[in-house]
Amino acid sequence: MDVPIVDLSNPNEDLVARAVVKASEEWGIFQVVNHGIPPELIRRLKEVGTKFFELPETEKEAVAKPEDSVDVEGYRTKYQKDLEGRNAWVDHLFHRIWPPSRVSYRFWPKLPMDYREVNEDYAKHLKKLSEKIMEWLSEGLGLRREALIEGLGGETVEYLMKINYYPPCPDQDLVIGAPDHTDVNGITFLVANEALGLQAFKDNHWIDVKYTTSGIIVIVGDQFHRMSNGKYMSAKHRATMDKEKTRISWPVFVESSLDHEFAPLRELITGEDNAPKFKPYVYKDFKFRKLKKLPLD
Ligand SMILES: O=C(O)CCC(=O)C(=O)O
Repeated sequence: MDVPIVDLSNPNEDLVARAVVKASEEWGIFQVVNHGIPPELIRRLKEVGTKFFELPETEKEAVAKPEDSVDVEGYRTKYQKDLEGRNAWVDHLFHRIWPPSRVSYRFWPKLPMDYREVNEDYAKHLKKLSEKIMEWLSEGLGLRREALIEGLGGETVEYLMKINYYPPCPDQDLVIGAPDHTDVNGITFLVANEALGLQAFKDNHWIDVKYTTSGIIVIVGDQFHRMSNGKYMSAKHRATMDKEKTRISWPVFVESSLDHEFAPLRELITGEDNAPKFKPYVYKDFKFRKLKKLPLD
């Protein structure tokens, strides 16, 4: 049993769209290949991010998350415990890459010099890919192709880049990179370096996600699970650390702006058989309740 792979270069768009919909219904996680984002751009994205994390700590502190900030943007080291009491630690950097009005360059590394150019280019390409996939997912619900994008906030939808830096760890029983979770946002697009570690939970098993150098992992998050009234799965996943290699991953979270209210899409709620399964939420309240593990429905 492997995480589905969808080849987007197949000229039969209907077939591609159906494969994306099926993977989102059954898994909530899949890999796309030949997706139109140039492999060279993905290679450079990984190169500039890796170079940033290899800089001395003082350089990285230049984009540190301010102590008093209530937002996620900036560089920091995070320690936490997972449910089995394992330590989880990861250095990470968050910064928005879209829309331009929400980009704070103060959290974008100044070094390496081409960091900004590469990330801006990636944002433009990724937005196109993301919108295509959201359109297919809307049609998979029997709706207009704009339905999910609009429900997520249309022009105000944000793209949040995160870089996770997991140092090598010899003892997997003691330390985990990212504890199991589902993503809180609409949909996530993830690339990583050659050290594998991402695992998806399916039918009571943890399954290694085997991605290729220029493949992109797509993860359906809680917002799309709820907006699709439960039709699309929000994939439970986690990241383990490699015994010898440093693992780095670059998820981009596509999400509503904090004040946007989202709910099961109104066009889906037709008649008694299709009652909404989830409450509407202003995104910031939803995020807060999920983070604090408070009941949601
Ligand atoms: O590193 C990975 O592959 C997964 C990261 C992740 O799930 C997260 O940052 O939320």
